[in-house]
Amino acid sequence: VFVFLLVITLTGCQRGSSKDIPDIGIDLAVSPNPPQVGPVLLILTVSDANGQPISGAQIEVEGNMSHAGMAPVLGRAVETTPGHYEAPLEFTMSGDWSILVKATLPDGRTLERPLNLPSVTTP
Ligand SMILES: [Cu+2]
Repeated sequence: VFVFLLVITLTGCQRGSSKDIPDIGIDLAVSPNPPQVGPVLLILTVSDANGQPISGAQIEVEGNMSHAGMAPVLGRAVETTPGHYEAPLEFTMSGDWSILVKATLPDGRTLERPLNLPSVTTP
């Protein structure tokens, strides 16, 4: 009976629309700031529920705009110091962007977190 319930629980998680893990802190900074069309660097700070940096995560970022007809822009982050990750990305249009952070934590859990990045300007 216990195994049966466990399977049900796991299936329920994967079917959910949100893949986020709210306990995990992800802060986004961008260089240059304010962000501009062209190549930028996203700086992500990842921490656990106690505020401790999470080292060893695998992180990809996907930039999207709210309107239809644009291809997403993709980047892969590298860890620079424990808990700090930098991902290059190239904005192709000015306006409001959303950054989808896709992370695999060192314990194997995965999460997806949308972060708003408004007001990307033309240089
Ligand atoms: Cu656009």
